[in-house]
Amino acid sequence: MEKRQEKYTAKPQEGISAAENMADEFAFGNFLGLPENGDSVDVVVLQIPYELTTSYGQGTAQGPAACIEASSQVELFDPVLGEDMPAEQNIFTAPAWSGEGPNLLAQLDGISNYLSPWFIGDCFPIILGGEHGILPPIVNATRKHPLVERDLSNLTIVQIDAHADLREELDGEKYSHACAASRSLDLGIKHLFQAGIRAYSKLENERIESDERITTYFARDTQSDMEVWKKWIITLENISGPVHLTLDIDGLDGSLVPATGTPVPGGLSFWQVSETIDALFRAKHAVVISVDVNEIVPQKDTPLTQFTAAMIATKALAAHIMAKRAGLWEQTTSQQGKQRNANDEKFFISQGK
Ligand SMILES: [Mn+2]
Repeated sequence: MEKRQEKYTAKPQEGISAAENMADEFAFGNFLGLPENGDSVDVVVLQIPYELTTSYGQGTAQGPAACIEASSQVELFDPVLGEDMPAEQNIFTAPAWSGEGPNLLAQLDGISNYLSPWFIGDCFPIILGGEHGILPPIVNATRKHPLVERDLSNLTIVQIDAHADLREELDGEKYSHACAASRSLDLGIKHLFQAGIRAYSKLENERIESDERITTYFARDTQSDMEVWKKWIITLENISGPVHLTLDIDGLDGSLVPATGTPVPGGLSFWQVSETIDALFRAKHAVVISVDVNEIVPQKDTPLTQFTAAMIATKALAAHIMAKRAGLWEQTTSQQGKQRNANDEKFFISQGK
């Protein structure tokens, strides 16, 4: 693989204009190595090194930083967008969530409070995790978004995952990563669409069959019948209203993400996840307000797992830029000047009492 990082850290050469040198500036620690290029933020990359309940593998706490490091090797040119990123967007890589909190519920509130200043509608959050238990606090933070209007019954979640994450509890913990979708439904979201699903319990299966708010495309169907896959894509194109896209990288085939907490065979190809992202972002009546890529675990010896995660996050970035240019992103100009207030809300703590 060509090392973009080395290429871009070469000293400025004589005979090259200042502008060309500027374009070659490489910012360590920033997503894609992109330097900030303005005062207002168009896209914010947020890092949640959260690991509490991963039941099988370990290392999700190191995932976000590994993904950002791997992103330095991702090509800036997106063939669908047709140009190099950042494509006139100012991309800000925010400092990671501190991880502080005396107990689980306080940590979940900490995650929500870390995120919510970026959900006032003026920029697009790309959230890197961390285990999938970050989903309920992400959903809680979307309440602040002007399109959600503090009413989560406006919000649709699209989930790529090997697991349904619809358990009521795992090992006695109801905020386990295995319960992420259940807890999001508890918060009152409008609908949950899932694909890649291939590891789930009998009870989860019953819930999928009985709950009208859940639409699941199982991997055994999409991976054996192209017509079923096409239906998934059409389903995405017909979603309306604000959407959060949650991409558990174990939705991909385990061969692409061997270091993730629970890699599972028989999953989606990279191109199917890419197609999912493109279809959702071009949906005419939907606005993807945020995306997370989670269950990233750094792989030793080869960066395949974190590089796959970085490629997916970059795909989502390019798709967002396309949607914005097509006028689908309702960047609420009325929000300009609104304060990005720090929050100290105790939603999950109050739920636990
Ligand atoms: Mn999951």
